[in-house]
Amino acid sequence: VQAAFRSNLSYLLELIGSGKESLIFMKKRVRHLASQWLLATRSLAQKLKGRRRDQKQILIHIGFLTEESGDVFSPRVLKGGPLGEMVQWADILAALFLLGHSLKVTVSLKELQRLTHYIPCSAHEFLISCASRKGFTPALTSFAFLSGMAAVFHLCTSVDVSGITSDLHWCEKRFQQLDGNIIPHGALWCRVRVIDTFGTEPAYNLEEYATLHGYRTNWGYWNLNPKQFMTMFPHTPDNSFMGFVSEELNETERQFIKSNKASNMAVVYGKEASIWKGKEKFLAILNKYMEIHGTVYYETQRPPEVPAFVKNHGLLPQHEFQQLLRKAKLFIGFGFPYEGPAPLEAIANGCVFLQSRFNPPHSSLNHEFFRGKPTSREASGSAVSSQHPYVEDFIGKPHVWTVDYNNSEEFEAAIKTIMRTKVDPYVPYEYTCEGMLERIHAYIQHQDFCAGASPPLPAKPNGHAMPSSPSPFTLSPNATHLVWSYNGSSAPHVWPPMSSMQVWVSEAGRACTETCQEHGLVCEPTFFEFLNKKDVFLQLRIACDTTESEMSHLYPALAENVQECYLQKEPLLYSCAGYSTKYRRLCPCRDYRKGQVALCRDCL
Ligand code: U2F
Repeated sequence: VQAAFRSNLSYLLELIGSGKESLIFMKKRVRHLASQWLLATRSLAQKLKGRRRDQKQILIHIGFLTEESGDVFSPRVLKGGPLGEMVQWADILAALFLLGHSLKVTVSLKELQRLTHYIPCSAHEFLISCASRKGFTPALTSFAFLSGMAAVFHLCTSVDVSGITSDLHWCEKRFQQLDGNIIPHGALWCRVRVIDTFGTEPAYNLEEYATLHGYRTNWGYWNLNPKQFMTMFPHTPDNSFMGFVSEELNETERQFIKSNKASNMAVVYGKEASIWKGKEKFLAILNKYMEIHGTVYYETQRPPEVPAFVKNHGLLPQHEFQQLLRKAKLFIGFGFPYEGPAPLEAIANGCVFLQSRFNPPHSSLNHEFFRGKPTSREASGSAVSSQHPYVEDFIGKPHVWTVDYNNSEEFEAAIKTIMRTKVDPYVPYEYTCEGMLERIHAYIQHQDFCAGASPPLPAKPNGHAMPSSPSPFTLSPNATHLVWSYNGSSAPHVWPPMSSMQVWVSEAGRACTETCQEHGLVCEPTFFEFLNKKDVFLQLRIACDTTESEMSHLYPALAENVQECYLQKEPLLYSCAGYSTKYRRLCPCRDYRKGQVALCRDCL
C-alpha cells in the first residue's frame, strides 16, 4: 500500500489518548505546531513528488510513560521535571502520522499485550517502546521499539504471555520468546527501533563483548544493529539521529522580534531550582548588565537558590516560555540539563545562547549523569565538551557562545559583546518540521535491518585472516584516502549509497567520528563491511606483516609500529566511536547534506 501524506492532525490527537499530564503536554505541542507541520508536509510532498512510499503499520509503545514502568515523568511535567523526552515523542508521532503511516499508540503494557494478541498482525508492523530496566534512573527511560510484525503474524495469538509480570524486561522476554524460539534469529529484532536519548555505542551493545570488556551497564547489551537506536542529537553516528523540531518563525514574527528584543534581558536555562545552586557568582556578574528572568518551578515560595533580583515566572506552559524567549537577548546555561531542546528554541527565537565549556569534557568516566549509560561519549568527535555540544559545533557564533566560566573576565566580556551583537532567529534545517519529516521518510523507506539480518558471522578461529573479495576502491590522486570506484556490474545495494563513501585512516588515538569530521565528512558505520578487507590495507599502501581477524570495537585497524593489521570479526562491533592510542583505524566516511547530517547527498 502506498502512503498518502495527511493534511489534518485531529485523528492523531485522538490516538495519543489522555489522562496523564505527559500526554496532555504532548497533545498541546502537536496542536500548537499543527500549522507548521502541515506546511512542511506539503512542501516535502512537492519535493518527493511521484516517489513511491510504502505505508507501514506501526505500533508505538511509549514505554517510559507506562504505569508498569513506574512512570516517573508524568507527575513531574508541571513541576519542572524533564520535558525533552515528551517533546521528542510528540514530534515523532506527528511526523510518522503526517507521512501517512498507520499508527497504534499505547502507553500501557496491558494495552500492548492486548494489541499484540488481537490486532491482525499480518497487516501490521510494530513500534514499541520498552521503558527502563528496573532500578535505573528515570531520566533515561525513553526507549522505544519499532518493529514490523508481518512475519510473526501467526504467532501473535499463540504465544503465552500469561507469565509476564510488570517487570520491565517484559519486552525483551517477549521478543526473545518470539524471536529465539519460533522464528529465525534476526527476523523480528531487525524491525525494532529504540528511541534512545543519549545513544548506545557498539561496545556496550553486544552483550558478550560488553560483559567481557567492562562495558556492561544498566542499559545496552541489546545486540541490535546500533543504527536501530535513535538519538535526540546527531552526536553518535553509530546510531541513527531521530531528533525533534524547533518552531520556525514566519517573516512577520521575525520582524516583530527584531523590533521588540530587549538587549538587556536574559533568561536562565533551568526549570528546576537545583540547577541554580552555587551559581550566585555568575548571576551577580550577569545582574550588573542585564535583567534576569527565570522559569523555575515553585510551590508557594521563591526557591532559595533563585536570588531576589531574578524575575521568576514559575514554570511556564511551553508556548509562553517561547514567547518569553522572543523578548530576551540572552539565554544562559549553567551546565545542566545536558543536550535539551531549550537552547535550540532560544536560538530559533533570536536569542544568543551562552554556555560553559567543559574542560575536560564530561563523559561516563568522570560524570555521574553519564555513568551507567551505554555510551562513553569519550571520543572527541562526540564528546560532551559543553552543556550542549550540538549547538556549539553545528551552530556556533554569533548564536552560540561557549566560554570558560572559571574565567570571570571571559564570562563578563562575553555578556558585554552579546548585548551589542545583532542575531537573527535561526533553526538548522534538520530541526525544522520539514527536515524531520524528510529524515524519517528516508529512514522508513531505506533503512532495512532485516535485509542483511545478520545471523552473527560464522565463528572463525582467532588469528585467521578473513577471505577477501576484491576491494571496491581506488586510491585518491594525492594518496590520502580511498574513494569508491566499483566497476563491477552490480554495485552492492546499500543505503546510504556507496557513492557517498570515502575511506580515511585515523591518527593513532583518534576515533572515526573525529577523523571523518576532520575531512568535512561524517562516519557511516554501514560502510564498515566494505573496508573490512585485507585488500583495503594494500590499496592504502599499508604494509601488514600479519593480518588477524578478531572481535574488537576498534577494528579494522592497524598497529603501525609493529605492522600488524586487524580485521573485524563481529559486524555488530563496527564502531565509529572506538579509539585507542595503540591503533590507527580504518574509517568509513560519507558526505552529508548541509543542515541534514543524517542524509548523504544522494540519500533521498
Ligand atoms: C533535557 O530535558 P529537559 O526537559 O530538562 O530539557 P529542556 O531543554 O529544559 O526543555 C524541554 C522543554 O521544556 C520547555 C521548553 C523545552 O521544549 O520549551 N519548557 C517549558 O515548557 N516551560 C518552561 O518554563 C521552560 C521550558 C533532555 F531533553 C532530556 O533528554 C534529558 O533527560 C534531560 C537531562 O539532561 O535534559
